[in-house]
Amino acid sequence: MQAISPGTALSDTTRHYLELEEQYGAHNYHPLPVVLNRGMGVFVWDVDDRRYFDYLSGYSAVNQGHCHPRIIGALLEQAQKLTLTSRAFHSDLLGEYAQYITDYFGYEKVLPMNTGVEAVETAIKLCRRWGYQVKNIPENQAKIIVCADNFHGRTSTVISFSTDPDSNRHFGPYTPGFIIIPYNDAAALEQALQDRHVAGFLVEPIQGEAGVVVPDEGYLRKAKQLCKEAGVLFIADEIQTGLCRTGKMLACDHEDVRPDILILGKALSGGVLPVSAVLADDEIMLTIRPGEHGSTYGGNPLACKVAIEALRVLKEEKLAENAQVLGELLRKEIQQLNSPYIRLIRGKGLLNAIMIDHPNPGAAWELCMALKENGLLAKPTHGDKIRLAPPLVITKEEILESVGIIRDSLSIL
Ligand code: IF1
Repeated sequence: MQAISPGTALSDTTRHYLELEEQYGAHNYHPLPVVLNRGMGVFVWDVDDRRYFDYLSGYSAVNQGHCHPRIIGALLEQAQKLTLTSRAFHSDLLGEYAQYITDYFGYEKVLPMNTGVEAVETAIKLCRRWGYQVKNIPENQAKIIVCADNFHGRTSTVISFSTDPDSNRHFGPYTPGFIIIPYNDAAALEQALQDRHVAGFLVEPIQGEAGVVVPDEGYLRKAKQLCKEAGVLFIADEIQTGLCRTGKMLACDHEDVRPDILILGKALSGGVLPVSAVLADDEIMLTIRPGEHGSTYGGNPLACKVAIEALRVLKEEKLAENAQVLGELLRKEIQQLNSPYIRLIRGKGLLNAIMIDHPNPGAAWELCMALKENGLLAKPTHGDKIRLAPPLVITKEEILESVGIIRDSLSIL
């Protein structure tokens, strides 16, 4: 079986579940050979009851920690009352949630969706609609500027402007209307904004999939200013960087930038349900009218209840502050390991990645296998990068214990 490295000792129970997935599930992932069945806070347990630090956090969906008692409490309470009305009828929670989240982030309106990529699609449609109705771009001529090495999800439109061949090869034909410029390059943005048919600039405040690429200080502020001058919407995909992950409520807050369209997902439910949202003011949001966009599950009462609680937990448990302080500690401690195999640690708050420098191209995978053996789960990307992004409820002692595991595991290289 491809997923299992030779020489790895796996229990019969683990093997059983790996084989089931291999045989009956599509082969669109390459996971570490660990089978989990329980989680609480920063920890997950496998089917043999071994405990691990979760340094992936569901790709930043479980910022509040696994099975947060208050979020699960909200889920259970609402699940026994009402879960779905569809948007054909009202529920007593959609209005309450809309008021709560718009007040929380300071926007006039919210449009609720489910997965992250649906919210990205929604933002694209809103941006184009605004381009035609407010900016008066000729029909079907609207363009959106995006950055090389972006990751915004996997629908056919969103992969149309990906520069990663794994994402878009043999999935064409592609949706037109996107201009790709280099990331972290304000001059390239200024140049691209000369085109009067540009309606928006869609950007990740930190590029996640690209390997936690933090742009130069001032880039986002400059980009927002250039967009404003050009009459173009600044659209921030904060699906991964938002909700306290980088040490502020939003990564854009580090530069006091207010996006014209804000896209949220992942931790908006604390890892409980797919809940995403698009926030904007009336001038933009009201360009979409009844029947022109929507989703069966978007804004369902269960999602509304869970999202309100997930947002409350972020503030009341001061998770932005914790991510800021412990992120600095994590980077400092990793640097002090002085490992010849760690070329670099970079990131903001608790969104970090190490780059492995080793003659063996499989070294990052092997290190992750060793980390797993020693009780910490992390996943390599692009061969040589490993993201380190634990739930934000992690403590100082747990960070130090994790760094000990990383130090011990590096010895296998
Ligand atoms: C997978 C990465 C993380 C995202 C941003 C939109 C979406 C994502 C900035 C779409 C999703 C994911 C999905 C996950 C891997 C993952 C990821 F490595 F690919 F880049 F988190 F780091 N915008 N990110 O990061 O959200 O529709 O998935 O809810 O397995 O594809 P979604």
